[in-house]
Amino acid sequence: MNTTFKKVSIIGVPMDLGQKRRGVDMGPSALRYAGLIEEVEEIGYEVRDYGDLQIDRSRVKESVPVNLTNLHEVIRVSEELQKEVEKIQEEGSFPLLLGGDHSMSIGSIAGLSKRYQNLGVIWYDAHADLNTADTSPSGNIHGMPLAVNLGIGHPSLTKIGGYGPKVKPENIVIIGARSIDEGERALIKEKGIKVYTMHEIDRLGMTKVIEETIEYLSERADGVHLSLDLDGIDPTDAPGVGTPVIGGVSYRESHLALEMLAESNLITSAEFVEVNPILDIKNKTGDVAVALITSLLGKRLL
Ligand code: 4U7
Ligand code: MN
Ligand code: MN
Ligand code: MN
Repeated sequence: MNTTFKKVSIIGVPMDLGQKRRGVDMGPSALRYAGLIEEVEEIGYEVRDYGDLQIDRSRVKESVPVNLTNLHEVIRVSEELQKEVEKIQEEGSFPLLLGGDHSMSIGSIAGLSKRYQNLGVIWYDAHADLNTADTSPSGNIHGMPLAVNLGIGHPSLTKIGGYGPKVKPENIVIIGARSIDEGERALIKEKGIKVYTMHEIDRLGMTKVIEETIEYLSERADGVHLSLDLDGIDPTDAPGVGTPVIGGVSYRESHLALEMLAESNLITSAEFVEVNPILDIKNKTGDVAVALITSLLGKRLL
């Protein structure tokens, strides 16, 4: 992360309406239970934990446009998260957001990109999250946030915060992708989005992938948000996720990636999403997430 930050401010987003499996709403608790606050304080930061946003599950029966499950509550939470993120930035704190499903990135990035006109985004994920209601095989909004942030999708989502697009296609780097839908593939090609699939990670190694990512984003971005979906990591190391995909990045490689990002001084905010404790084994995924967060925040062995 950027070493000018002395404070870290945390918000939990127990959002599970962007997909259909239960349990991902407990992600923020799992990370706190794994010792997140204490570990971040140990590195030397002043930590402010603002607790969790409220999710209103009574709204799941409201009718929505086709293939946009729970749209209205996703919009409401996005708007709230956007405002919270803006407040954290005004405090001069590093925003650290805990998910919750990945639909929360609509709100987090809506807040962040108001401050950074050239926000860079690292999307560490097994998926590209570039679907729209027209291309989504599931209708789940957690598969759409990156498209929404590019200004592509339902206007009620792309216009959150009263503006859009939030991110330029050339400011995005996707790392770890291995499950890409037809419409997503077309969008990647059309927009020229930089993607390191598992194939490139295997060929180049994580060191080269992160070196290139740092060089690429430092040339164009005025701030960089890390959006880390725990399903980017292989399910043997991170089993507690709703949409696991075999053949992912190992814990060690991810650890290295985040240490290198810490050294780069580039990262200005981060979110760790899709932790599902119900599907986990003894909070292993929560522990992995906390270890990765502390690497990103500069924890070193010696
Ligand atoms: B996650 C999927 F079809 N692409 O859109 C979809 F494979 O935030 C999965 O990355 C999306 O976990 C996964 O439903 C969203 C599917
Ligand atoms: Mn994913
Ligand atoms: Mn995702
Ligand atoms: Mn997932």
